[in-house]
Amino acid sequence: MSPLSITRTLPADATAAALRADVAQGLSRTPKQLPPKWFYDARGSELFEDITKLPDYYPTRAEREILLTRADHIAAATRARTLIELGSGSSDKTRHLIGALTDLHSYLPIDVSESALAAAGETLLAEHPGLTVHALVADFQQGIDLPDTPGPRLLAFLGGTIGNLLPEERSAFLHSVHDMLSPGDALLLGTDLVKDEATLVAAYDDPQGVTAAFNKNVLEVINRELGGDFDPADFDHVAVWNAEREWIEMRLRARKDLNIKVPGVDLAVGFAEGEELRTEVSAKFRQEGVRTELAAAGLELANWWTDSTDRFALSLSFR
Ligand code: AVJ
Repeated sequence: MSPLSITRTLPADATAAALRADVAQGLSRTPKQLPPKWFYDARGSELFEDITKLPDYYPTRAEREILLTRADHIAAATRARTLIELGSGSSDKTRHLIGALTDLHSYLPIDVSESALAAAGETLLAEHPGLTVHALVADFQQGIDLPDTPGPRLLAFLGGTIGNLLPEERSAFLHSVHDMLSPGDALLLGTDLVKDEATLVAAYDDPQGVTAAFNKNVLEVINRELGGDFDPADFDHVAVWNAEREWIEMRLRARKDLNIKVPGVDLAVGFAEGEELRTEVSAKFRQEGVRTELAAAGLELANWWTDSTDRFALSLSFR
């Protein structure tokens, strides 16, 4: 096998069917909602990369700081020969880890965005010519068939993306992680932490408007894939802190009464002025909550590291 392969584990029409189902159901219910995974077409992935460079969006920098300072510890504790990364995107932070994992044989980046995977795979191979890279275009919520590569395995789920899952989805996800691992394998998990509301809201509502454009991109995806007639300018970007659930919600709020057609799912849907469509939940965590959720899935927390400002945590747990 060539050192870089890209495999679609889902047929392309499964992704299209999932989008249709999510749009048909999510726009028909009250309140309206869509899962955040549909942000990430090529344009959305690019906008997310821009978000990570915004002054107010601290999670990426905080997590990179932790990875840089702890990579050697992670390498020594796991001795991983296979690194699996879910939601790998540009694999940018992962390269610190790859550099530290001296026995690494295979890197398995997994993402819904094929464009991000291809670019990241090429760059990593140029830097680590001995590495085998099996990129998988897959939805980690659907369950993934992994290629047979040597253990021990380290599964990395960075960026705080676990916060984009709802509590029931999170539990199902952690159980499926447990099932993907063997005893002695490890999970490296990035979680954004509960903090003051102003810092959190600023991270999801930047004055440059990049997050607003990212949020509205889901409407462009629906227009392109399903023939929708959304005008993104008819919506305002909204980011609110839900103190009870301890999560940020991104929403799109209709600026006036609207009648939207989405022919790809045979849908006509009305928005009243001010009506909101929830497009993302981004949960924030505390150490005890993470420990408890991991333990419920059969994973034992071994290390908990935070950045120098205590905004973000990286945890290492073992099956
Ligand atoms: C994909 C989890 C890293 O929830 O912070 C960034 C996505 N949404 N700005 C997050 C996101 C709005 C992001 N993660």
